Amino acid sequence: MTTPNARPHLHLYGTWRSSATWRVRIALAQKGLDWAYTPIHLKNGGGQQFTEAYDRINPMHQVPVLEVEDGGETLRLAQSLVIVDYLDERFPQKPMLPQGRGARAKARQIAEMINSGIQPLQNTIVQNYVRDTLKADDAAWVQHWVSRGLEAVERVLVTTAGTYAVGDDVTVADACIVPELYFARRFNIDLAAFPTLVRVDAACAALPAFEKAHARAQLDAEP
Ligand SMILES: N[C@@H](CCC(=O)N[C@@H](CS)C(=O)NCC(=O)O)C(=O)O
Repeated sequence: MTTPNARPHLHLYGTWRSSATWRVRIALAQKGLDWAYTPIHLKNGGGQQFTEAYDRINPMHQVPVLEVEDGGETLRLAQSLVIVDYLDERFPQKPMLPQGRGARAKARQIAEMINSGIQPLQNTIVQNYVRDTLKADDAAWVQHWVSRGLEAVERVLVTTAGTYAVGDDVTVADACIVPELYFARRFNIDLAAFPTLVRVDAACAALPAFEKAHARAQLDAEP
């Protein structure tokens, strides 16, 4: 029986190299939380995100989803930044937002530049549409939009970064940057023009929580 004081049970639906799932893993790992994990393969069998069973979990057909069993109630959440916000409220240790209203707004701004300004254009479903329906070059599409977005993020980071993206503590901005740079490297995007992003990414890579959250450390990681 669940009691109100029992430790909440966290269950993540995601994909090893999904950037949005990875953001949530970073927040979970930073906070020292453990989670159960159900991998959702975005390509096998036409994509497990489109199955009937997963449609009931997330009608947007996207990962991540976090289920939280807490105090006898189950909460099911989609949208990585909403999940990170929830985790910050429920588990305030190692906050993912900095002290200070201005710094908090900048961390959110950087997160949203990636979450709404870059990632939707690189999504699997978009790449498939560009390649299969528009008969266009999906890799060129991704390279164009991701480079353009990172250029803007770099210019903002020059004004906000300390050791990490906003000051000297890890924030939600870092949780968005690290998976995005992994994606950019995978698509052979030249990062030479983004030295601040590369430096922040390297600082995060040195932290154990980021190692635990890394795509390669997940049970569904492929070689
Ligand atoms: N804004 C959403 C984006 C979620 C999203 O786009 N997830 C991708 C993986 S990173 C996905 O599930 N894509 C499925 C598809 O493209 O079919 C979030 O932050 O959770």
